[in-house]
Amino acid sequence: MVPVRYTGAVSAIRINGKETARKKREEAAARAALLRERGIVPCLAVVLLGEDPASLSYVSAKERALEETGMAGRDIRLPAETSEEDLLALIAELNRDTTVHGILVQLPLPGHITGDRVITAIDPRKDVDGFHPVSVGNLVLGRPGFLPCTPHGVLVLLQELEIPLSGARTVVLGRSNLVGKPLANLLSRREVNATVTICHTGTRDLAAHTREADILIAAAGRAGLVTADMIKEGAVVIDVGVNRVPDSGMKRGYRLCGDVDFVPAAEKASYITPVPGGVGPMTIAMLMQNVIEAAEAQGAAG
Ligand code: L34
Repeated sequence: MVPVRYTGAVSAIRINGKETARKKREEAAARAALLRERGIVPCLAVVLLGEDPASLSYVSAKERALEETGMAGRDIRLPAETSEEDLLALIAELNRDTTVHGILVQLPLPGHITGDRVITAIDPRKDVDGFHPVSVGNLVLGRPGFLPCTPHGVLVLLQELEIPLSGARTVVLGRSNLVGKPLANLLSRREVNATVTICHTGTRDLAAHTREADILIAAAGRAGLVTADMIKEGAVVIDVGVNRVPDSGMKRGYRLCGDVDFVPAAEKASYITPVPGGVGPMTIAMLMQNVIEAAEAQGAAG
């Protein structure tokens, strides 16, 4: 038999984040059912200021997921002009409310509000976003606590695919508090054991770093930042970017794309996440898991 030799470009396996997210939401739904049997209905308060279209879409996706998972959502929509004082008063009220297990204030907040002050006002036991300094500290110290949803979603996706992480050269592109910083921390934990390089807008010769990566995670929020020449042959590419690019050919007037130039990148990578349908749905699935954990802990305590 003459062996078949493939000469064409090898195409990456497209990672189905939607599918893994569905599986994780089903696990959350089973745990929510157990809590309901004990008379506890896990409840997340979702606070949104203003009407930013992207935020509106993410918030509705979260509320749909809560319903589907058998949990309650307290949907709080406020005008963009809401004062910081009023928002802080609302958070204090939600902190005291024993029927609310998790509090999520959708970011970004309007410019007149200091996001840091608002996040810090949330009771750490209800910080299901994992953004509170207490949660961030626990993450860095390797203590139990709420993991931020997007970084956790990326890790779970890699683990589901059984991608070897221990010792893997991993480049995280982006150093935001929401994604880059916590993700780099999570991946370098002893139990995960990846070797992590953080790259950012100040990195000299970015491509020299990214071309070394077995796992390349783009979380810079810039469409088209990662081109095929920056990717090592056979690398795993995770695209965290969710960018709205104006497109008059689309009914909505824009199309969604990640930070990675998908089609050429898919010819070089071994695995790649699409946008939409990659990391985004995992963020929401991990949020459901955190709400369950908050309700379990508060149910045991109360
Ligand atoms: N407080 N603010 C707080 N917590 C968060 O965890 C977020 N984030 C980011 C913005 N602000 C936040 C989100 O929820 C980004 N984000 C998020 C969540 C879900 C999706 C994208 C971003 C998502 O489901 N994306 C879909 C496409 C959605 C669409 O059509 O617009 C996807 O398949 O990627």
